[in-house]
Amino acid sequence: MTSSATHFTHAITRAPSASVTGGLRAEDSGNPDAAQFAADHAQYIEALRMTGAKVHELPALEDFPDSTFVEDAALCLPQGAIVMRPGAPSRLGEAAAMAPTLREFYDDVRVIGDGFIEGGDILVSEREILVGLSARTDAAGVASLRALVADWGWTVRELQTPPDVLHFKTDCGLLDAETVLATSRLAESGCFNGYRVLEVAAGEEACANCVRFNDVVLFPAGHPKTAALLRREGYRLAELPNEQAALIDGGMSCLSLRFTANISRAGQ
Ligand code: CIR
Repeated sequence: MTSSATHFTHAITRAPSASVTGGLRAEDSGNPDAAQFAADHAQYIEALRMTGAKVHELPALEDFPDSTFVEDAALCLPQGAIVMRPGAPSRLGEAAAMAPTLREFYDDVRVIGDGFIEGGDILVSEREILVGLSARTDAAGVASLRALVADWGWTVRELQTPPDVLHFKTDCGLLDAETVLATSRLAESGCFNGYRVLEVAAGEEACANCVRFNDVVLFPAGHPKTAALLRREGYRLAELPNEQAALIDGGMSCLSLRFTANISRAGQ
């Protein structure tokens, strides 16, 4: 079944910069390889196109090593877009850089004014917006988002990203209007009560961050038990390499903004 939370016409991506090798990370397991990162990114874009998405590709921003993770800079909703306020100081400027592109697609673009909030901490379902407080997202940022989306009819539910986890969506992804894939540590918090929850296999926590785009789930390769579970449940997967992005704590959702463009601008 199609849903406004999983079915879109467009995606925005940004090419990884050569400086991506210096991307932020919680633990250092070595720098990503810029050329391999770019090859993986191209494969990701191709997978988006295979779902039917029109992909708007932005050029690399060398001054912002993490700027290929466009999800953190904005939130795209059916009614309009919100420019985020990233809590990582080195990423704050990415949001302003994204704003002109959002204005190409949306008449109504609003800007977070207070606090900090990154798109990776936000899960949008059909009925609500869930936001996890984290080292990057604070209560003032959530309050600012709540005020900005209230007249669009959205309820914002404030939750807690698990300790030592970068973003709320590091640990979950929406599979369809009613179903969330989550790590057990997040599922056990009860934050998805009212949804159907599928838990990732033990040891495969890194695949919770997946993206449903139209009829396909973009899924990081190398998580066979969870992949088999999702296939048994009837989901179609595009398994994509994620080793390079994982070195700097990135995953499937971070690499795109997903939305349905206003019909009159849909040619863009
Ligand atoms: C960061 O630490 O900000 C980047 N290295 C990774 C951002 C991943 N973004 C996301 O999960 N939405």
